[in-house]
Amino acid sequence: MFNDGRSDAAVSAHAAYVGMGSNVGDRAYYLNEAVKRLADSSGIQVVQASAIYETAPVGYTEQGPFLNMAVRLVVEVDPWSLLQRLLDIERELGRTRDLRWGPRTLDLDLLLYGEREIQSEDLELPHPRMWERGFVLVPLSELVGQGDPWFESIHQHLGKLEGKDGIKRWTIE
Ligand code: PH2
Ligand code: MG
Ligand code: MG
Repeated sequence: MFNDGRSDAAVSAHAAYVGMGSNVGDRAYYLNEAVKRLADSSGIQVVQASAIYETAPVGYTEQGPFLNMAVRLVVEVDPWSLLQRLLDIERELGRTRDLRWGPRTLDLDLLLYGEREIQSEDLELPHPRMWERGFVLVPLSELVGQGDPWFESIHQHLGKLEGKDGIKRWTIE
C-alpha cells in the first residue's frame, strides 16, 4: 500500500510530549480537562504529567498570567493525527483564535515526537519556539529523563534561560 509517512497504518508506539497553557477562565479546569480528553483518545496514553506552574505572559504581555504544564504520552498515531487531536480538544474547550499569542482558554502544543525532526507547512518538530521558553522547558524537564535523546538539549537551553523567576509552582488557590 502507498504510504506517504502520514498514514498511521503501521505506526508503533512513540513517546511524545505536549506543552499546555491556559490564561482565561478556570485555568486549572481547562488543563485537567485536556489531560482527561487526551487520555480518552484512541491510540493515546498519558503516562506522566508535570506539576502546574503559574507563569508571567511572554510575548504579548498585556494579558493575565498563565498556568502551564506538560504531559508525556505514548502514542500509536502519527504526528499529524496527534496534532489534529490536540486542535480538536482546544476547540472542544472553547478556544478561539483572535490574537496570535493572545489570551486563550487552552493551548496544546506538540513539542516532541520520538526523535522526529519535521519541517512541514502544518507541523514543525521539535516545536520551533520551545527552546527559548521557560514556561515550556521547566515543566518538560520534569518528564524527560537522562536516557532520553532530548535530555541534553533541554538542559543546555534551560541553563541559558533568563526569567525563570517568572515561573512558580502553582497549587489550588
Ligand atoms: N503561550 C504563548 C505566548 N505566551 N506565555 C506564557 N507564560 N505561557 C504560555 O503558554 C504562553 C505565553 C503562545 O502560545
Ligand atoms: Mg503555545
Ligand atoms: Mg499553540
